[in-house]
Amino acid sequence: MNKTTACPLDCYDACEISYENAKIKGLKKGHTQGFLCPHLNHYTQYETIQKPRYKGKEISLQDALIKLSAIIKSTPNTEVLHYRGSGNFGLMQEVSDHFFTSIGATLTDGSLCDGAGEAGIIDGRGSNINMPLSEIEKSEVVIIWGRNPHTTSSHLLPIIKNKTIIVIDPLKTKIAKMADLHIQIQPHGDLYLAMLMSRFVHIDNACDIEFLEEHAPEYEEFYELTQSIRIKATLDEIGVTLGQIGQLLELTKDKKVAIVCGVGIQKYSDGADVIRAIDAFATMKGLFGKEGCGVAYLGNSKDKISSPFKTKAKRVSKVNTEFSKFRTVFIQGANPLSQMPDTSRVEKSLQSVENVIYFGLYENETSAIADLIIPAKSFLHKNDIRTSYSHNAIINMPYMDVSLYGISEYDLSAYLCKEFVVDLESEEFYINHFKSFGTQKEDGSFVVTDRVEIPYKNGFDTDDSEFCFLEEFEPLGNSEKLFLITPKSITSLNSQFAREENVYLHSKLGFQEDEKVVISSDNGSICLKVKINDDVRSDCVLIYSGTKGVNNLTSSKHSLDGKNAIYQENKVEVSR
Ligand SMILES: Nc1nc2c(c(=O)[nH]1)N[C@H]1C(S)=C(S)[C@@H](COP(=O)(O)OP(=O)(O)OC[C@H]3O[C@@H](n4cnc5c(=O)[nH]c(N)nc54)[C@H](O)[C@@H]3O)O[C@H]1N2
Ligand SMILES: Nc1nc2c(c(=O)[nH]1)N[C@H]1C(S)=C(S)[C@@H](COP(=O)(O)OP(=O)(O)OC[C@H]3O[C@@H](n4cnc5c(=O)[nH]c(N)nc54)[C@H](O)[C@@H]3O)O[C@H]1N2
Ligand code: SF4
Ligand SMILES: [Mo]
Repeated sequence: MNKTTACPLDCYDACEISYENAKIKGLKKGHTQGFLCPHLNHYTQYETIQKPRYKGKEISLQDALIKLSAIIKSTPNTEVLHYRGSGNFGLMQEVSDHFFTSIGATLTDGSLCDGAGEAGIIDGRGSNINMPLSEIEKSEVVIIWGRNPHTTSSHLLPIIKNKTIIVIDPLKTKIAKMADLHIQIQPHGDLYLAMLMSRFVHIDNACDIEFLEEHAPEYEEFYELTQSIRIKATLDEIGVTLGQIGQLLELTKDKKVAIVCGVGIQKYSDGADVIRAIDAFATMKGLFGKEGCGVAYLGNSKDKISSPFKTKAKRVSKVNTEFSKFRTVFIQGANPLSQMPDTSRVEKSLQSVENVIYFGLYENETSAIADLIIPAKSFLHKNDIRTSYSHNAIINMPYMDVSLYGISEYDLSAYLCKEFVVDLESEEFYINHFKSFGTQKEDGSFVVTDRVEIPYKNGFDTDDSEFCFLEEFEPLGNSEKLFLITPKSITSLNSQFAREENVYLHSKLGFQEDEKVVISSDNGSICLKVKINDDVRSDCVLIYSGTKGVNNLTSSKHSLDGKNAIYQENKVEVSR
């Protein structure tokens, strides 16, 4: 029996694990370093769906597949939607795209996660090549910019232990409390802070002129743009002091600096510009193409890997999918009724769909309204392989153990392909296809071939190889209402596992511990129990992602660039 595999979850770390005697443990070697987070430590305790159901009645797996095939056959192909989320990050999840593409169904594009930031990175650098963990390890100073590593990327912590740490976050997170400098910025203030940082680097004569002349010759025009920001008024508004900017520049002077960004900073309409402004600061300091320097974000986990599946389909956005335009909606590895923005819109839109099919591991808001429910097999019970968006490993995920329940994505797709006479290779063929993108290192582990350790060593990937600076930006907005922030919870992975139930508020707002309050936005409202927490800014309302009902408050508008959801751009009020 196989003994090692990888955690399948949508997480920066992509941990390698061992599985023996039905016990999951973190692999000692490599970046996992023998420890796992609560999700995997308690993974086998979470109850999965075991029996398929149709219209509330339990049926056999065979009957569920027959029903599935009959539903799809009775629907015109143009009225079938395949909506796939990121509940499992294995590369074989995509095999169902192959089937649905082949029959002419519609798939999705856009992003609930990182799309705006990625667009901004591509606008500036010409590509999104991530700074891997192995390079962050070589830095001297780490700026954690809107990332919460104790919750979302804990394997970063041992790597940055003895470094100078600067945190830019509206929350006093655990890493903020340990940092040499914490700038507790107002949400959505980052673009202005980054621009002002660039301006002061220039004023201090601390720009890397040699680098700029060669790779970003338009830096003087960008400096001029930064001069359009009113310093005092802006800093007062975003809650940052001149002293803090001075300290940040002092701590980073002549040092190897890694800027480690999260996704919270870009879930705004101008999210692309936010990350691009941070990239511009890194460029002014000449942080690209050098060992131990750079900007880490959520990279493209499929960089340098081509898909063996047919995926060229008609697509609709994941952010505001109009489900009601389809007669049959097949939902895989996702919980749109909780995780998409504007829940009441999603609810209404799904209500008029004749056949909602849910293919997943757990019961949730979406399984509760589905007509046909097909349980998936967990990663321990199927063959897969995965890559990561924060490091370059490619990790085999072979079948570990028997399970009497559920079906794998491959087996379900193979059944449908046979029914609809669609060509499909063997499971082994596809796994080997993905494996062929790996190269073995001396320590026996595999990395994706041709991925670089130090991105942009030979210049940027834009047409003229030069960094493309922002030329305009959205003005700073203000409003009397409170900012809603919805970062990740330590006990859940989005809506999987133990979900949060409270709203976290600063004591200054005058509410009592455990009292029930109504939080409302232009979109809707939600009633939650208060937890007083002075780590939250007093102009913010903190509700963790995965909390039931949080997306009643969010709008399904897109970011201006990158087709991303803008969860953070929703002002709210709290009342008794
Ligand atoms: N435990 C756990 N781990 C997870 C997940 C989970 O649900 N739970 N989800 C996974 C997924 S899908 C993703 S995409 C990643 C995301 O992981 P992260 O990138 O860490 O994202 P978030 O937790 O959304 O936000 C990180 C920090 O950004 C701050 N922030 C919010 N708005 C702003 C802002 O405007 N400016 C600044 N400077 N900071 C801001 C928040 O306060 C928070 O501390 O985590 C993955 N890992
Ligand atoms: N308000 C707010 N909303 C957010 C966010 C936010 O920051 N704020 N974050 C957004 C982000 S970053 C993301 S990535 C999305 C995530 O949103 P989703 O992709 O919808 O993720 P989950 O809520 O984790 O739901 C995943 C489902 O996948 C199923 N699943 C797990 N493993 C498997 C498997 O092996 N096979 C199959 N078939 N199914 C499986 C489980 O049943 C689980 O319910 O949420 C977004 N929603
Ligand atoms: S830290 Fe991330 S990759 Fe590692 S076990 Fe937890 S969820 Fe999985
Ligand atoms: Mo995400």
